[in-house]
Amino acid sequence: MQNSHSNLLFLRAQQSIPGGVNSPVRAFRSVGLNPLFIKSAAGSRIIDVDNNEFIDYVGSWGPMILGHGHAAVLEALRENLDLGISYGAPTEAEIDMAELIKSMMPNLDMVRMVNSGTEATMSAIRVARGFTGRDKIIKFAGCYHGHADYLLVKAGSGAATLGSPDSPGVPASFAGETLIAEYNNLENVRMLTEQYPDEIAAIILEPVAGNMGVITPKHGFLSGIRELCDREGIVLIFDEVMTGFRVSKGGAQELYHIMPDLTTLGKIIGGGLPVGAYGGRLDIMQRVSPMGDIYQAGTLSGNPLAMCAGLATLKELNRPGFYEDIGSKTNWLVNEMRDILDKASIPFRMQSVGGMFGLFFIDQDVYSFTDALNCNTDRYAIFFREMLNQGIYLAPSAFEATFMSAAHSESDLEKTRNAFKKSIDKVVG
Ligand code: KE4
Repeated sequence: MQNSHSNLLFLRAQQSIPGGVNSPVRAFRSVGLNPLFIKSAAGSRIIDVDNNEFIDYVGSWGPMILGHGHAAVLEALRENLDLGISYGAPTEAEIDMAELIKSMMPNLDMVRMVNSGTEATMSAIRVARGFTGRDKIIKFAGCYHGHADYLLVKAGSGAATLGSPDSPGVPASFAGETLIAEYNNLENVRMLTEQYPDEIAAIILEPVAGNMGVITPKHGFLSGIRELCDREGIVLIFDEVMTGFRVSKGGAQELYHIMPDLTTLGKIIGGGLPVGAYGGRLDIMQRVSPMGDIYQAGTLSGNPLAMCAGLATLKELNRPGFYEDIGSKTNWLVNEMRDILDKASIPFRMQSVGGMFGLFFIDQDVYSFTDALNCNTDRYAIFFREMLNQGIYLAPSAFEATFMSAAHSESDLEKTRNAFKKSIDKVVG
C-alpha cells in the first residue's frame, strides 16, 4: 500500500497540530503506523490521499451508521445550506430533534442539545450534582466519557477507590471527587455507596462498554446499579454517546430494559456533524438554566446543520427492519471471524451488540478493564496492519469498538471475511 502523500501531510501536520491530529487515537500510535489522511468517503468506503480505498469499520467512531454520504443526509444539508448556517437563536429543527429523540427513547422527558459527547457528560454530571447537592461521582475503570477533568481519572493505588488524575493538568482535588469502580463488579459499587453515604451525586457508565474494547454488562449488573441508585438517591447516568441508536433503536436502555435518570448522547444524532445531547427525568432537567438554576450553555448548541443531518439520520433508523438488518450483518461477520479464529486455534474473545463488536486476542473471559489489559495488543497491531494492507480500515487500537453500517454490502462482508482469514494466517505465522 502506497502512503507517501499521507506521510508528507503527517510531517506537515505535526508542525502545526499537536501530534499531527485533532484527536489522539487518530495518530495510529498503538498500531505502529503513521495515520492515513482521508480525502473522501462514500457508503462503506473511505479513500485516502494516496487513493487507497478501504472498507470502513470506524465510521467516524460511530456516527456514520448509515454509511458515508447517505442521500437523505446530503439532501437535508443541501436544502438547509441556503437558509443559513448558524443563528444563535432557537429553531423549529431543535424542537423536531428533541421530540424525535424522546419518541425513540421514551424515558427522556426533556433533552438539551450540546456540541459533543464530552459536553453532554460534563453537563449531565453538573446537573446531577446540582440536583442532589452532592459532589462525588462513581465512574468505572475503562469507561470513557470524554475529557472533562474529573472524568480523566484512574483508580487509585491498591484498594483505594479515590481517583487520581489520569492526565497532567487535572487537579488532584478534582480527581478526588471521582470514585473508581470495576465494571461488572456490583459489590464494588455497593461498597463505595456504603463508604460514602449521602455523598455520591451520580453513577455514570457505558451500559455497553465500547472504550476498552467491547464489554457487555453481566446479568444483573445494570439492574443492581439501578436498585442501588434508587436506594441511595443517586442519579444514574447512562452514557449512550456510543450505544445510543447503535445497539438498538432505543439504545442500551431499551435493549436491557433498565431506565437511567439521565442519558447522554452524541455521534449518531448528528449524522457526522458536531453534536451531543443530554436528557432524562423532568424533575432533574427542569433544574437546567434558564428553566432552573443549573447553568449550561453553548454557542452552537442545536446548530441548524447538525440538526438537519441528525434528523435525517434518525428518520432512516426508524425505517422498519433497520436494526434487524445491521444486527444480522454484524452477527454474520462476527460468526465468520469466530470460525476462522477457532480453526487457527488462536485464543480470542469477541462480544457484539447490535451494530458494534469487539475482538480481544486473549485467553480468558473479559468482564472489566483489568481483564481487557491482559489482551495481546502486539497481536492486535499486526492484525490491524494486515487488514489495512488488504483494504479493511479498523479501529487503530485494541481498546475500541468496530462499527457496522447500513451501507456495508454482502460483498463488503465477504471481502472482510477473506481479508480476516489472510490476516489471521499472518498473525499465526
Ligand atoms: P466526544 O467528546 O468525543 O464527542 O464524546 C466523548 C465520548 C463520550 N462517551 C462515550 C461513550 C464515548 O465513546 C465518547 C467518545 N468516543 C471516542 C471513541 N472511543 C471518540 C474518538 C476520539 O476520541 O477521537
